[in-house]
Amino acid sequence: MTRVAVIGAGPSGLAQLRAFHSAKAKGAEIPEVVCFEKQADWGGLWNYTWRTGLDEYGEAVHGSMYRYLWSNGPKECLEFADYTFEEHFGKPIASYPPRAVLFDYIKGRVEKAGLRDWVRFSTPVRMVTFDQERQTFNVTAHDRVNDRMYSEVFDHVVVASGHFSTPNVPSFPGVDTFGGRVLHAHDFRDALEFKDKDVLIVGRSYSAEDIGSQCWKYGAKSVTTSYRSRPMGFKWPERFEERPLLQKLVNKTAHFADGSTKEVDALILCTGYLHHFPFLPDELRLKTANRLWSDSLYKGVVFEGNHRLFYIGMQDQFYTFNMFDVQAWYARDVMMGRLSLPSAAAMKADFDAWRSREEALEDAEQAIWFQGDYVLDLLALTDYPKFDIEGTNRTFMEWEHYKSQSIMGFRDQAHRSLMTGTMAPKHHTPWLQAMDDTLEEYLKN
Ligand code: FAD
Ligand code: NA7
Repeated sequence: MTRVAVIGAGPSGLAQLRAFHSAKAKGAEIPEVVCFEKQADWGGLWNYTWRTGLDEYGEAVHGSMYRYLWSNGPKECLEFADYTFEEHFGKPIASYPPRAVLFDYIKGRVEKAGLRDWVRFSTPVRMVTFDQERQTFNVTAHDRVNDRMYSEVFDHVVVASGHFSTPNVPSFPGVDTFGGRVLHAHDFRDALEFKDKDVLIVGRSYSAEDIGSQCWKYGAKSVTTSYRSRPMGFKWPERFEERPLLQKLVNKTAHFADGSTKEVDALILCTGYLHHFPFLPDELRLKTANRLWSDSLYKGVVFEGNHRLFYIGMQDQFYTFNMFDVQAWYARDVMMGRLSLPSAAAMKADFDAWRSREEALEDAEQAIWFQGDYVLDLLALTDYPKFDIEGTNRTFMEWEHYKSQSIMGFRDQAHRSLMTGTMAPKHHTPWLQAMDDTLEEYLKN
């Protein structure tokens, strides 16, 4: 029997399990699917952990999410086409749920499908090798609970281990003698730690924006973000400002590229993440920056160097859960022989066309339409339920618009579901006043 190994049970890996399950439910004969998950539960980043550094087994902690994290985009843009929010919660809910609510939703679909038995938890994959002669993979995993390492043979491997976990950590002169706390966003857990502090953040992307906003919301004395390329440019409230790049720290004084200085108590590096696959040898390892069109992947999914190897969710992300779904459905159909890959020349031409379009993108709006077109391209190839990509893009446009109007208030807006047509209710409490981020509180009418 054909065997498929899926590495990681976050949204991408679970999309792959659900893709096979859906084919089975329609009567197809599917391969044996084994999912290896390093953590004790599924959900990937959405499975919150208080731990930082190394976990109870000495493994690098995967989690980069923090307390009080609310979705930074409309839930309507990530909704599964085969399992709606309304189906899961039994009623329409507001548009920007906290982490616990999205975690519950992600789990709901795979629990309904009964897929827990497909996953080997607390089992990090240590190494994958490819046997050219047999055209099979040897996957070595470590069962941490029983402290047992073992290897098994698979016909296909799907890498779904995420790429927002291993921090990119630049250094700055004077950081080694800085008198305050220094951390990367990956290790940020609770904004209350920075109450009454002057916080300095390096970076200008989603982590800088959201961790800065969290610290401000939970009572930081001031928040200063420092950019390398250009400011975020939102209408920040009082006690929140943007400065050009940090040059050095002298004791607790930060010096910026425009010659200005600021006394700070903490430095949070929101400087992004690395694609990091310590379990893959050179010839199987994806090497790419965090970009919309990743290197070395045909259709953003099939590894150029080995067509039995697939990567899910490796792109920079506007689209998330439903994009992982269309990728997983596509990978499934290639693995099951329902779709065949074209010639090497045709694959290269397809790749090059997307890449040159990606390189010409000028702003976030164009980037969203680009990723929407990519999802549409894959959507046409499989039986994943069709959904309105143009409408999803337009919802992203509304989101961008609300953010530029009010960076601290955009989460108070409501959007219409592209899957059910239902307009979301407004949340009962404005985000800035909502300190309780539990599922129970969020779902209260
Ligand atoms: P992950 O969620 O990272 O899951 C990967 C899984 O692989 C993990 O469970 C991990 O334990 C496992 N794994 C890793 N290595 C191994 C190994 N060697 N062996 C076995 N298992 C392994 N997206 C949104 O849509 N909305 C948001 O509001 C949002 N907020 C975010 C906030 C933060 C702070 C971050 C970091 C990301 C956020 N994202 C958000 C994007 C996020 O990338 C996706 O939502 C999603 O979690 C990606 O799913 P994934 O399965 O690809 O990766
Ligand atoms: P991103 O989106 O990859 O952004 C990384 C940021 O870090 C970006 O602003 C970079 O600046 C900045 N960066 C990287 N290296 C440096 C150095 N050396 N000096 C200064 N600034 C640097 O990562 P995020 O963590 O924000 O977001 C990742 C995901 O987490 C995302 O999906 C969210 O939903 C949550 P640049 O823009 O290139 O000037």
